[in-house]
Amino acid sequence: MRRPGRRSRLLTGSAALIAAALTLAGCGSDGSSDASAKPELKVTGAYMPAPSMDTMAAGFFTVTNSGGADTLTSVTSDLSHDLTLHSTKGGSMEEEKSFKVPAKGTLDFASGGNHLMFEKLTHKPKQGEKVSVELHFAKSGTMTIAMPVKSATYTPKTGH
Ligand SMILES: [Cu+2]
Repeated sequence: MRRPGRRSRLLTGSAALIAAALTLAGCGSDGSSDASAKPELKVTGAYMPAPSMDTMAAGFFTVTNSGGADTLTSVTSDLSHDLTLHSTKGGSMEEEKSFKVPAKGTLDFASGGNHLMFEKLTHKPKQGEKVSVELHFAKSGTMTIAMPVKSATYTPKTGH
């Protein structure tokens, strides 16, 4: 065999680059996992535990994203003129300006974690009612969801 020349080393190098590029593309099932890919959002599992007071309520849901990254920038609803995004850190909650929806990932709002915080309620929602909530995303625009009001102690089934 001939000694490996400069040319073959270069080829080896570019083959490695191509392999790396293929690996990156492989992250997305359709190869569209780059930052500019369109987000494909789906909201599931939305609910509001029936509030015990008429001053405050919480809301939960899951955003599943099968496309590129997006950001939940704000939330509005006729139920509240003071609706904010909260996270829970070390048992205490903090207001957040926005939440990232990762590419090919999920953003979870769940009891004990992230939640919507409805204050200054326009009325006290009752079990069985549906609260209309508009989720505003940086790229996907506005998605309106009907958030069903469940019992005060409702916990969603997980792991489906
Ligand atoms: Cu809160």
